[in-house]
Amino acid sequence: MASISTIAGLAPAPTRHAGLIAWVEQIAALTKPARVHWCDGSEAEKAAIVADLIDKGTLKALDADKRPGSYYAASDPKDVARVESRTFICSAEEIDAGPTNNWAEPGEMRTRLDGLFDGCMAGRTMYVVAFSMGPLGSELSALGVEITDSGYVAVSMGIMTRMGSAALEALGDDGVFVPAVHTLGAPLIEGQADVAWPCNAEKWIVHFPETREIWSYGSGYGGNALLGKKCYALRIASVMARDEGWLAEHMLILKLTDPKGRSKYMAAAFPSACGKTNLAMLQPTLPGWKAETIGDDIAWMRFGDDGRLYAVNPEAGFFGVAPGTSRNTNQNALATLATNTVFTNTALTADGDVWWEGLTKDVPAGMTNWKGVAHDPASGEPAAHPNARFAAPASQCPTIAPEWEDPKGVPIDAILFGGRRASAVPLVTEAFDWEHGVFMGSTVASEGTAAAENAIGELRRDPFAMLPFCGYNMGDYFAHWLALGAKADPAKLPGIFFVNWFRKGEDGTFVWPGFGDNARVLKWIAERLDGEADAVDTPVGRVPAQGALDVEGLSLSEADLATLLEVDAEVWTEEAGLIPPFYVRFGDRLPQALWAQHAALTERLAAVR
Ligand code: SAT
Ligand code: MN
Repeated sequence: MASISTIAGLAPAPTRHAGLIAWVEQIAALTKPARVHWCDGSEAEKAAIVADLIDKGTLKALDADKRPGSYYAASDPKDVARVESRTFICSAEEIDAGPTNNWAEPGEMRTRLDGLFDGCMAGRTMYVVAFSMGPLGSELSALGVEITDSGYVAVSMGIMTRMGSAALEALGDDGVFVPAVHTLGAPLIEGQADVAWPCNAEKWIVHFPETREIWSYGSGYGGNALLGKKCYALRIASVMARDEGWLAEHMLILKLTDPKGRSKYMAAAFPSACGKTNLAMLQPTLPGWKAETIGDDIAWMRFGDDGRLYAVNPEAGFFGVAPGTSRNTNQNALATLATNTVFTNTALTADGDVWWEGLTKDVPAGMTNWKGVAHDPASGEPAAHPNARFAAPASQCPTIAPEWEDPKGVPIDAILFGGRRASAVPLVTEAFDWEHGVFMGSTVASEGTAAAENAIGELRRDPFAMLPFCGYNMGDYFAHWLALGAKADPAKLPGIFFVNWFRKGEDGTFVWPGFGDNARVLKWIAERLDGEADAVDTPVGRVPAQGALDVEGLSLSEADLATLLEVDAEVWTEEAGLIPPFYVRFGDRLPQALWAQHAALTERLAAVR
C-alpha cells in the first residue's frame, strides 16, 4: 500500500493514534488525493480554506460590514437536498435495516464503493476532520473522523461540530471513532479546471451499522456531506444507542422558564422543515416567560444515576432553513447568523448580502438568484431555493442557554412530537402514559416539505420524525423506546405531548398564530407537568380543559379555539384506520404493545361515536 508520506504536501500526522493513521493511509491510497491536510480547527486554517474556496468560486465573501466573516455558496442545481432514495443502510441482514430504509448487501456495496472511491479525490486536497459530537469530554458525547475532499465541507464541519486538534486530543492514542469518508466524486485530471460546486450526478449515502462506518459519494449538500449530522448523530448513533441503552433523536432541546423562575427542559421531534429551529429559538409572547435554546435538530439522551433522562445537543451549530426566517418568525435566528455564517442557495443582493423569501416584505432590486442569474420577480420563481440553508455557530444565538454545553446534559421534563397537519390533529394532546406516548410518536405524519424529495403537501408517515434517520429496523426502534420506558421509574419519565401548529380552518388559513405564541402551548405543558393546569380526556389523549390554555390577547374566536382543540370521532376513526396499513409493514418486528395501543384507541373512539 502506498504510504501517505509519498503524497506531496503531506504534513506529519498530528496524532499517535495508530488505528487512525492506518485508516487515513488506507483511504488516501484508495482515493489518491493530491494532498492530505489534517484539520486543526484553527481560525488561520479556516481562513486559508476559505481563501481557496473563494479562489475556486465556491464561496463568495459577503459584505464585511453587513455580514462579517460570512460567505455565500450556490450549489449545483441538482444538489440541493438530502437524497433519501440514494441513502442505504447496509446491515448484514436486510430485516435489520427494516422496511423504511434502502438496503443493499454489504459485500456488494463494498465492492461498488471500492470502485467508486478508487481515485475519486485525484487532484484535490483530502481533509482529515476529527470531530466530537457533543461537548468534548462528556460521557454523552462520541467522536468521529470525516475524510472529505471538499473544503466547503471542512469549513462547515468547523461550524457544526467541535472539530480539529481538541477532538484529535480527545481521541488519544486508541480512542474509538466513527470513520466517515466523503467525496464529491469529481476527480480532477491534470490541467482540468474546477467548477464552483463539484459533485457527481450519481450519489450514494451509505451506512454500515454493524461496523459503524459512513461512506458518502457525489454530493456536497449538508445532510449528504456533513457526515457528523444525520449520518452519524442519527443513523449510526441510533444503532449505538439501541446497543448501549440510550436514545439518538431528531429533536430540538429548549429550556422554558416561568415567571416564578421554574425551568423545564423540553425535547421536540418534528420532521425536517417543520419549524424545529423556530421553536428552539422561540421568543415567548407571554409576559414573564423566557425560552432558551440548547439545540435545534438533534438530541442524544441517556438516563442518569438519578433515574432522569439527560440530553445533550451533539452539534455546535445550526444548519437551518433560511426561507421564512424573519424578524417576525425568528428574530433570534437572524441575530445568530449576523456574523460567521455560511449561506447556501439563498439569493445574493446587489450590495453583497443575502436574501430569501420571507426575510423582508419588499423584494430588493438587482438580486442574483440561487441559480446565479438575475432575479426576475415577475417570473414567479423564488430568488432563494426553498431549502436554502445557513450554517451558524450555536454560541452566537442570543438565547443560547448557559448550560448548553454542560457535559452532564440537561434533564428532560417533556418530549413533544409534531408534524404539519392541516386537519384532524389538535393543537396539543398529552399522552396518557409513556407507552401511549410511544404510540403517538410511532404514528407521526406530516405534509411534505422542501427538505426531502417527496411532493410538497403530500402526507407521509414519519415516526418520531426519524423515518429518514433511523439506522435500523423501526419496529425494533419502537421496541427500544418501550423497553427504556418500562425500565425507568414512571415518576421520573418525561411527559409526552403531541403538538400541531399547522391546523387550517375552512378558509384554508392557519388557525393558530404559531411562532412566539407557541409559548402558550408550552406553558400549558409546563403547568401540566407541575400538576397546575386542567385537561380533559379524549379518545386520543388529554387536551386543555376550557380556559386552561392561555389565549389572552389573541384574536381567536370561540370557534377557532374549538377547531384547535376538537377531537372529531368520525375524522379520528378514519385517521386511526390509516395506522394498521402502516404498522403491518413492520411484520413481527412491530411491538404487540403498539397494536394494543391501536386497539385501545379504536375502542375509545367507538365509545364516543
Ligand atoms: O439533512 S440536513 O442536515 O441537510 C437538514 C435536514 O433535513 O434537517
Ligand atoms: Mn433535521
